[in-house]
Amino acid sequence: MKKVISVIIIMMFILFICKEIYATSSNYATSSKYKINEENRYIYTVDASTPVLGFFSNLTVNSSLTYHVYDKDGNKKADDQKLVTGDLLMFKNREQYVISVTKDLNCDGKVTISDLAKLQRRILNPYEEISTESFLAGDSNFDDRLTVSDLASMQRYILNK
Ligand SMILES: [Ca+2]
Ligand SMILES: [Ca+2]
Repeated sequence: MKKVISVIIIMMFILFICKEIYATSSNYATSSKYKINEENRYIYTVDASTPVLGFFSNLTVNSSLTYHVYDKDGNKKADDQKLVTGDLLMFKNREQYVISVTKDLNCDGKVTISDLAKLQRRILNPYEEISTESFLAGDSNFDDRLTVSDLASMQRYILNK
């Protein structure tokens, strides 16, 4: 009888641990439009000029917690404000995702010659400091590298605007 109770206790313990692991790795947000890196909590491939409300409409939030978008200084953004690279999607329990706007490396929400220059500098000097969200913004072909292919893609984008 003692043995049975011990086995039950051990099984309950294992179940408890599994539940904990599952809870901490749960996804708060999913999207069919945006790419999401769950491990490091990044949401990327967000188009330039996307307002907060438009962003939410392409997001499925798997949580009953309230959430908002904040800028990097911690100010809550209004529904019609446009996203910039570095904005945060934050839930009430402080879980957060960093947002990366495609091709907006310098975090002003627009794709301009300044972003092109920043990408070019980083390609010429791979040791140049760059945030992960800016890196994701610049990696147009999703090969985890910033190369002349990404530069060409941004050039085309700016010229065709
Ligand atoms: Ca920019
Ligand atoms: Ca690339």
